Amino acid sequence: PQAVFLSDYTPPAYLVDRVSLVFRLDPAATRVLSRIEFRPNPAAAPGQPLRLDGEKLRLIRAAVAGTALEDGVCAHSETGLTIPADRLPDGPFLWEAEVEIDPAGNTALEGLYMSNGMYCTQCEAEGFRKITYYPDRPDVMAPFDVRIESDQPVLLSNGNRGAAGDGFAEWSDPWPKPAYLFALVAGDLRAVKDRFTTKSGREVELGIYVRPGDEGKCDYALDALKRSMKWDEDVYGREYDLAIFNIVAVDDFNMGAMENKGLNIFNSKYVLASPDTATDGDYENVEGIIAHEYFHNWTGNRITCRDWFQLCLKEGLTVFRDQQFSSDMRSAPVKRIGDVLALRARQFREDNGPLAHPVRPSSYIEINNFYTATVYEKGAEVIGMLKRLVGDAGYARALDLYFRRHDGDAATIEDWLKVFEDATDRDLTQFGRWYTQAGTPRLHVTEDFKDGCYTLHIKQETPPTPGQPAKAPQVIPIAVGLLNPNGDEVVPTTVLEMTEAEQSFTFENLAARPVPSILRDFSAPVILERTTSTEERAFLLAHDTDPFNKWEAGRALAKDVLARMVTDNAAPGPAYLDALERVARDDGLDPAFRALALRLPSEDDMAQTLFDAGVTPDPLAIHAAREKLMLAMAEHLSAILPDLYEAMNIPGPYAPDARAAGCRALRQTALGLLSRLDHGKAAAKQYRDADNMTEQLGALGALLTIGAGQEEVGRFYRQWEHDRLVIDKWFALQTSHAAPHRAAETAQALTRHKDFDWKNPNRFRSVIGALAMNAAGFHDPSGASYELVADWLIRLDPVNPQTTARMTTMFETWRRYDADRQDLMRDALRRIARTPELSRDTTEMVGRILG
Ligand code: B3K
Ligand code: ZN
Repeated sequence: PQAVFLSDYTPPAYLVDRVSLVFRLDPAATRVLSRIEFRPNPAAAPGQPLRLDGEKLRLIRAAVAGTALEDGVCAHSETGLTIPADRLPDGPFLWEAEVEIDPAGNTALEGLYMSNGMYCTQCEAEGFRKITYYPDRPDVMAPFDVRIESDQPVLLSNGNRGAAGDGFAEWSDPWPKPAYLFALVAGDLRAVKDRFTTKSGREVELGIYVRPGDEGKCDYALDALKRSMKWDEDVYGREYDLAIFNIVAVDDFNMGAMENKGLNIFNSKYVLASPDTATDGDYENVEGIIAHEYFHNWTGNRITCRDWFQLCLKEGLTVFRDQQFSSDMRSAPVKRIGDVLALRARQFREDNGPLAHPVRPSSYIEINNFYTATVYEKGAEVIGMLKRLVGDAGYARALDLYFRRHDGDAATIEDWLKVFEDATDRDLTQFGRWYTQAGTPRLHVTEDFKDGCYTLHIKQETPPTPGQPAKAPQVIPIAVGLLNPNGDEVVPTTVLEMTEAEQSFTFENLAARPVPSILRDFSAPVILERTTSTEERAFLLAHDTDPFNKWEAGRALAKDVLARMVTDNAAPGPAYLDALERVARDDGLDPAFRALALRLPSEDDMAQTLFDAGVTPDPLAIHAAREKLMLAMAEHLSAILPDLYEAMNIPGPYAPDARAAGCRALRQTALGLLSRLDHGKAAAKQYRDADNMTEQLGALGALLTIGAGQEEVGRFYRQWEHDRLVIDKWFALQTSHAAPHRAAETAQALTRHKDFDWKNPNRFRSVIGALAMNAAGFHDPSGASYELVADWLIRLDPVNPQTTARMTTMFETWRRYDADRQDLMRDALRRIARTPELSRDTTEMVGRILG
């Protein structure tokens, strides 16, 4: 397969003034009629041929400027066609075509496809070329008129409604957009409607379209949508710009959701929520993803990307915005800790392995493989650093300028940085390295104290990553506060701006040697390396005024304890357990924060931590140590657990708000520990009494963890058999909670269950993907899980390359492990790589993982 390079970018030879499409829907033979008004791009070299992307299309007829193209005029290939320049008029011209496509046969879920009898589309990144011939690149933007002919009751597309009648509906989107934002939906759907009045008084009709029977599960999404619309007006001054905003829930979807202009399409798991079927985590996801897709209307749609290398321009910024939104709606510190946990679990893992790539990559084979944690989450962190460096006011000025200057543009990262330079008079040349250098910087910190002067000596170093052996120093904002030995803060949070490879920062006039709190609020996506003592960590856990670092201190303690349990078979010392007890007892702390502080690092996190410390991680030993520590915690806290468990039981009907969810999270933590002492008595009772999915699933998880709960597993299935999203949880829980030596056989048995619909990505992930949540089970020394995953990825690849390619990341950490496991994983990867006709998506991923 051919790689595409950022450095090869050239502007499109032709621009599009208007697109008009007619869809005659039919499951296996949909006709798409297109009329596209082209005009030569004044910014491109004149006299070029017209290049149109097209894949899996049956061309019925085509004409240029009213003249039919006879056979042999265009150069056809698997990927599109080219009309020679001598067949094109000098000025603007009309392209007309009719093609036939097969939505029912489209299992890749890209382009126009069918899900439960409904038609839907997914065009980002390059799916529109599977619908009709078109210059399928984001820097070609045009208004679209769409006519859908079908007897399906609901017919939707982008923009505002036009004429509609028996068997047809017309839609018109006045805002020029790239083809990747095109969407069409047709099916027997039910709408839940609402209204929103924008701050300038425009009325917007809101609709959420779902399958019959799901109407009762849309309230929360609708509420989140209205709050998002209001928030974007209040915080960014961004108003919605059409008379209609629709969301459709689809069961078969490769990822979370898609921001198509005026017609967002969602994986149903991120729309539908009711107390009895959705957990607190689901509610939080629905809120965050509804916001994310809505915010794309300005950051992505009104201002889009010039090319796919600039993907972080819209994704990093939109993630940053949805994170800001969620921290405004919920607890900011808890949100920050959650985001950092996710960043470390997914992005650090990526950045420190064979798939490491810059936030703005410079080449790719399949762009769908670059919708990564690095582009999204590190992309958001980079914006957070920028904001910290230029300040809130500077950030607000820069964003205003960005919207003013680039509205309607297909922009680049250079445009983005220039806006900040112009609005704040800062030179961002060096800062720009965050977009071009891959890898997680390490900060080595040492210190000294003399005559009231406290100095931090900081060294930065970024390890080599594929294709980038040497790195230049980056601009790193390091938020620091200093505490007195009595616990008072003597220096409040100050942002140190590191630009050199090595730099020292001095604080003067201190009465005593302070305790530093470094990288407060996780002010940069880096790994902090500093030798410190258990006492100092316990001190920060007790006294730090920065909630992130308070939590981080407890985290570091837990990692130290676990690491020593694994490597030296040490017993967990009292320092950590006492510190935990103080947190558990501290009613002044937010329950959600306490729940986070009592949660141990994941097994995967520990594997990376040990690997970084030069120890080859043994997943079984990590699992055993973690279980042992959990038991020690349970015993140490045994006197307070029952009370804590009861105290967090908030009376009244279920409410999904952050406060109530925080209490339930702490209650669940208590339950998890209690179960290790009472053989699951409390959990079994909670399972029986639960009136919401959070507590029902929490109880089931607690039972499975201690090897009980088989009866409940059966009951759960009978209760929820009819609900696909709940049954996904049922599958996932069994795989992720299986005893390590039984994980592969558990997953395999589930693949034989009558409800294992492997072509549905959610279901596939809930059985095969859930093995990744069972680190010791995935890495069972027999290699059975590796083989099972490889077998299923090989099977899925021809059906759905995108989901297959994404799931190969289960193997991305293979180099961490011992020689036997490395061999087994390499064999599994090579077996995938050798599969005849393996997709371009999976070929690229496996190739990069093997290195
Ligand atoms: N922009 C889409 C992701 C498209 C993924 C294509 N493989 C969803 C989002 O980030 O909002
Ligand atoms: Zn996005």
